[in-house]
Amino acid sequence: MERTLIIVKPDGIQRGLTGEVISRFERRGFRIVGMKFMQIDRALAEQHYFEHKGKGFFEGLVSYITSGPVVVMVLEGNNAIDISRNTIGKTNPKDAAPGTIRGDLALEIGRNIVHGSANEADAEREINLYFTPAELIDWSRDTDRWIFE
Ligand code: IDP
Ligand code: MG
Repeated sequence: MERTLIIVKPDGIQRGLTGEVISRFERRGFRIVGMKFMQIDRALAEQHYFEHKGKGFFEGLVSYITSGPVVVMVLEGNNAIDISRNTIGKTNPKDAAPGTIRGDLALEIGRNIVHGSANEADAEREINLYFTPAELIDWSRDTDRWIFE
């Protein structure tokens, strides 16, 4: 089963949308296997977003993601990466479809509420940045057979 890293970004926490965002993933059917409340420091932010280093928005992105606490979680399910990005919506909320997190709850690209890993390699790298193996729980949910075929 595939795993992905999701972050409720500082704007999501500050706006009181933490539960709303988690709830959308939970109701979709993902199994939560890790979760923590933390503040990202500059070194971690630079590692996470290394692919954007040198771009015009990089400094703004680092100060945004380090500006307050976040909730970081690992979700599990078949095709978790693509499905969770569909639930998140397009990067720029102005293009995100209604019904998606960004399409319902955000307006601007630099305040887009949530992060989700983009592909398998990113997911593995990002999960290892934020979680130790011991912090990820292998468990079976009583409802799994009604959600996973
Ligand atoms: P993603 O979060 O949908 O994977 P990426 O292109 O990987 O999108 O960009 C990472 C994050 O950087 C975005 O979620 C957004 O917060 C921020 N970002 C990306 N492009 C811009 C931009 O042009 N201006 C401001 N912030 C941006
Ligand atoms: Mg990305």
